[in-house]
Amino acid sequence: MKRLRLETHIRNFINGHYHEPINGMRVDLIEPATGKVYGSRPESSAADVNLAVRAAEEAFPAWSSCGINTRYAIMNRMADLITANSELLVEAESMDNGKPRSLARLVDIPRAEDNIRFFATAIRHDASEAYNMEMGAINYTLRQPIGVVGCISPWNLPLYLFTWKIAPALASGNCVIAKPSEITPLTASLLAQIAAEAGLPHGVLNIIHGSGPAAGQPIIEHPKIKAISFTGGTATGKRIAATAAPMFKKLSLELGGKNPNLIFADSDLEKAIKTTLKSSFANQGQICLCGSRIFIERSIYDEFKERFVKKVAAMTVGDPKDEASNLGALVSEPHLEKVLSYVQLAKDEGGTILTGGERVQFKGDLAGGYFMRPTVIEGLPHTARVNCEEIFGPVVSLIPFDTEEDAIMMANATEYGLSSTVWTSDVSRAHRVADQLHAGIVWVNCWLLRDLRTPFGGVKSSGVGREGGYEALRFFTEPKNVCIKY
Ligand code: TXE
Repeated sequence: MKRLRLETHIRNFINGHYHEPINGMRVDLIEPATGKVYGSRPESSAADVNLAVRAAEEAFPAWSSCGINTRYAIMNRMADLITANSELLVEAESMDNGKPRSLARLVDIPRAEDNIRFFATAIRHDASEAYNMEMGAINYTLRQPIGVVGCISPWNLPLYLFTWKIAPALASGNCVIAKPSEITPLTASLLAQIAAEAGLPHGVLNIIHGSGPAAGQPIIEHPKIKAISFTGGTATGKRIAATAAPMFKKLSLELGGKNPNLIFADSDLEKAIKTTLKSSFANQGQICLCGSRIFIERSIYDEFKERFVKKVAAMTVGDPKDEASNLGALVSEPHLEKVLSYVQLAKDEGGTILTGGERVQFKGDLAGGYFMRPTVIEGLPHTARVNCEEIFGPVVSLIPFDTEEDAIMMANATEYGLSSTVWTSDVSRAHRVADQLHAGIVWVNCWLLRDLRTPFGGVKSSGVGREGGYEALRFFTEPKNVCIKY
């Protein structure tokens, strides 16, 4: 099985070949753990997107008609290549994003392989419906690939979310113009090598590197790109929708979150605390599904606070290469500054910092890294800005509640509605609370337990549409009803 080459002079992948950006513009890439330049990427433009769309259009007829077993075989080879090169991908992801290698090894890279494997097999089980009519007619539904589609992904789970979009698009017979985040392009560039080695025909997958306005916006605006699958910030989602809606493009928007974590007195507190450490600080809190608002029933508030804060204070912030590190570096200097500004805002709003809240300055190699302590805040009302706005870092807020109704009201009181977590041993309460939460996903007595068949996405400002399972295959196909009289 072919060994990938770690290229840090990243290039676009168009029509099966590597290309410098037509405008020749390149931007340095920074390693979050050291603050040092490790390579460079294209700052592509509409000219590169146009080249890619032409390649995708030429490849579409053959790819869309090659049949599910051919697509299954090629995508399985891609998944095999991810597995065969998993340690290289782990190291690349950790270096590019700042996350601990242990996390990339446990979550990011296995999930990227699973995304591709899952949709490679899903198309072999996919069926559509037929409707028989009494006057001697029958209807059947064709679900046909759209054509050329755009997949745009963020920096927090780079290869995981990149493949989460690309896999269903390819499996359902589309050709893809994919743009990873400009902040974390490294594993996306390795996916290009994987696609080429797996025998994905030229032009089926095209990877364009560049910032949102320079390279992303031309993808949204291109008239031949008929559907956009996007994950990123809510503000960006609004801009994308404003461009795409008048062009009648299909849109899947997975946006921000400010997820509540409801802990009732009747919960298994040991388990709740253990999982809440992960749901609060995994990936340095840079997961749209992290539970950053922790609502605790008042009767157990002090016990929870004392035990939770003690464990948070003992977490290790350190070198992403070090297996002992619970938290690595945040993804960039601007993002670290943004997160630290919310800690200052918490103080300005009258909150108390129970632990953390400060940047961690290492000596030696990591001296320039973007590290901070995991932070716990208390004493702010649920209406405070810190408790309503997405921070997207290792910062959580503790808020007591008296009644189930209060907890649900406060949980639902933000503009977001992505995921929620509920800790209780009362099964009726679990169903009752889950039913009333404004969220696309509710975890009860667990967090981030993911079955790829389930609908994934949020409501309100957390987005539009769902990914996962048949939801994703439906998004990347157009249903056509054929009615035949006999
Ligand atoms: O997202 P952006 P970023 C949230 C989180 C974070 C904020 C910004 O609050 O602080 O979003 O993060 C591309 N047309 N989440 O900077 O800016 C951009 O190049 C087309 C939650 O990552 O939205 C990148 O590839 N594309 C989220 C992608 O959009 C454009 C995970 C995301 O960038 C574009 C990450 C444009 N006009 C951040 N502008 C989640 N829900 O998981 C930007 N892009």
